[in-house]
Amino acid sequence: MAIELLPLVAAVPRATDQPEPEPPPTRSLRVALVNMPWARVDAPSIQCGLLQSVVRAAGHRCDVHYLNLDFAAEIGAQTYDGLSGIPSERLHLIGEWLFSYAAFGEVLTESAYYQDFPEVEKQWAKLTGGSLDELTGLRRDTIPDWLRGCVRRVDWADYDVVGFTSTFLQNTASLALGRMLRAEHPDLVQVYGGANFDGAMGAEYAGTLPWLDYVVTGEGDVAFPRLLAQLAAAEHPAVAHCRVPGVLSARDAATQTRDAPRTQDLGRVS
Ligand code: B12
Repeated sequence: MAIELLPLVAAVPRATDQPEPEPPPTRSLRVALVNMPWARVDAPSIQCGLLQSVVRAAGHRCDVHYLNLDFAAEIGAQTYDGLSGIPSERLHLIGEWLFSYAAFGEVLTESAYYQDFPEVEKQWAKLTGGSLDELTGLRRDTIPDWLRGCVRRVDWADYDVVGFTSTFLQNTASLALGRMLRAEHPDLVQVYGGANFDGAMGAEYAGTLPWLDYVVTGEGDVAFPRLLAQLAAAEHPAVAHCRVPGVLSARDAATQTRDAPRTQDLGRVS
C-alpha cells in the first residue's frame, strides 16, 4: 500500500518546488479594496483579508473599505440583514435590482418588477412594515444618495487602484460605485474579482462595461500582485496591456479565458 502511494506523494509540490517570490515592484501602489452591500455584516470578508495580505507582502499599501457596514448603518441593521438574507433572493435578486437603478438607470421599472415578483411586497412589509412606495424610494433616492456620499467620504484621490470583490449579491452595488468613481476619478484604476467574475462572466463584464479596467477570473492571490507589478511599471496603468493569466481587460477579454493560477504556497496567504 505504501509503495502504491509513493508516486502520488512525490507529485505533491514541496516547499522547495515553490516559485521564487516576485521581485519588488518598481514603485509602491496605493490600493483600496472594497466590500460592498449585500455582503454579510457579521463577519469580515475573507476575500479582502487574504488579498490585503498578499498585496502588502508584494510591497504596496492596501486599505479595506467595508462599505457594506456603512450602508447597514444607513438603512438600519435589521433592514440590511433582512434584505441580504431574504427568502428566494436567487429568484427576484432584490439586492441586485435595488442597486441596478444607480448602476444602469431604468432597465426594469418598479411596476414591471413588482408584477413579476409579487412576493416582494409581502416580504418587504414583513421586514419593515413599509409599503412598496418606500421600497421604490430606497432604490431611486436612498441608494443613489448613499453612493454619492461614498464617492465624497472616501479620499479616492489617495489611491492608484481600487479593487471590488463580488460574490452573491454584490455586483450591481460594486458596478454602480465603480461607474460613479470613473466619472469623478478617471485615473483611478478599477479591478474587479470574485465569484461573480469567474470564467465567461468575467470576460463578458470586461468586454461590455468600459469602467472595468481589469477583471480577475479565478483566485487573486497570485494574479493580483502580478497585475499590480505590471501597473506599477506602466506609464498609463488604466490602458496598459497586462499579460497576466486570469486577468482580462476590454482589449483582450475575448482572447483570454484562462482562470488565474492558484497559489501553491499557503504560507504566503494569511
Ligand atoms: C463558503 C461558501 C459558502 C458559505 C459562506 C458564504 C459567505 N457568506 O461567506 C455558505 C455555506 C453560507 C454559503 C452559502 C451560499 N452559497 Co456559497 N460558497 C462557499 C464556497 C464553498 C467558498 C467561498 C469562499 O469563501 N471562498 C474563499 C475565498 C477566499 O475565495 P473567493 O471568494 O473565490 O475569492 C478569491 C477570488 O474570487 C479572487 N477575488 C475575490 N475578490 C476579489 C477582488 C479582487 C479585486 C481581485 C483581484 C480578486 C478577487 O481572489 C480571492 C482569493 O483567491 C464557494 C465555492 C468556492 N469554492 O469558492 C461557494 C459559492 C461562493 N456559493 C455560492 C452560492 C450560490 C451560495 C448560495 C446562494 C447557495 C444557496 N442556494 O443558498 C448561498 C448564499 C449565501 C449568502 N447569500 O451569503 C456560489 C456563488 C455564485 C456567485 N456568483 O456569487 C459559489 C461560488 C459556489 C458555486 N460555484 O456555485 N456559501
